[in-house]
Amino acid sequence: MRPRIGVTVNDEDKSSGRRSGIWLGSDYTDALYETGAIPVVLAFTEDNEILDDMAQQLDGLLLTGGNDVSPIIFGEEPHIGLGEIAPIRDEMEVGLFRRMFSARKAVLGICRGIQVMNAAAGGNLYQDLAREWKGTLQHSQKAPRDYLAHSVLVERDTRLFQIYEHEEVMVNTFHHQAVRKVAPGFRVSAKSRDGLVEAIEHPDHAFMVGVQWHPENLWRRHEAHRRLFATFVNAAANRS
Ligand SMILES: [Mn+2]
Repeated sequence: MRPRIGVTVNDEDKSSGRRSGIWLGSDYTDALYETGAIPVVLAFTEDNEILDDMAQQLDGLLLTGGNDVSPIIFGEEPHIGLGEIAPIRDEMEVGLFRRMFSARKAVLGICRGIQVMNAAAGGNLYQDLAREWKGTLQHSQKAPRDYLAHSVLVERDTRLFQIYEHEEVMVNTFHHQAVRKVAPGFRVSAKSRDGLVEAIEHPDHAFMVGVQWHPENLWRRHEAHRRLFATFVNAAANRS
C-alpha cells in the first residue's frame, strides 16, 4: 500500500495575492507521487478532534515552506524583523506535528517546516537573520528555485548523511529565519559554512528530519535530493 502523507498548505496564493484559500506548490506533491506515496493535502482546521483523527489516519507528515513562524510558539515577543505570519497555520501545524511525534510517525520538515518542527519540539528561532545573525552568507538567494546557491556540511553519523552520502552538499536557500536553539532530543545534522543550522533530526525516531533548503525544487535533477523524499516515504510505508 502506498503510504498517505499529509501535506500542509499556505493560506495565500502568492501568484494572485488571493486570501482565504489554500495554496501548495505541486513540486511537493509530485515528489511524493514520484517516490511512491499518496499526498493528502490538508485544508486548514484548528479543531482538535479532527487533528486527532487526521494524525491517526496519516502515515507521515510533510511540513512545507511558507510564512514566518509566530514567536509566540517559542515564548518570544515579535522582533522588528519578523515577517508575515499565519496564525491558523501555526496552530494546526504545531498540533499535528506534536501528535505525529508522539505516535513516532515519519515527519519531514522543509524550510518553514524545519522551523515549525524545532519550535514545536521546544527549540527556538532567529526571527530575522539580517538583524540577529552575524554570518556572512546570503540565505535568500536571488536566483531560480532550482539553483544550488550554497553548500552545507553534513555530519557523518546522521540519517541525513546516509541519504546524501557526502559531507558537502549543494542546496538552494530561501530563508530569513532559521533554527537558533535546537529542540531537546534533536541534533544538528548539517550546517552552512557560516555556522547556521541547516538540518536537524531526531536520532530516536525512524524518520524525523528537517531541512532548511527546498529539496522539492531539486529532486528532478539531483538524485540525492530525490533520495530524501524516497527515504521519508519508505519510513512512512513501513509504519502503514
Ligand atoms: Mn541557507
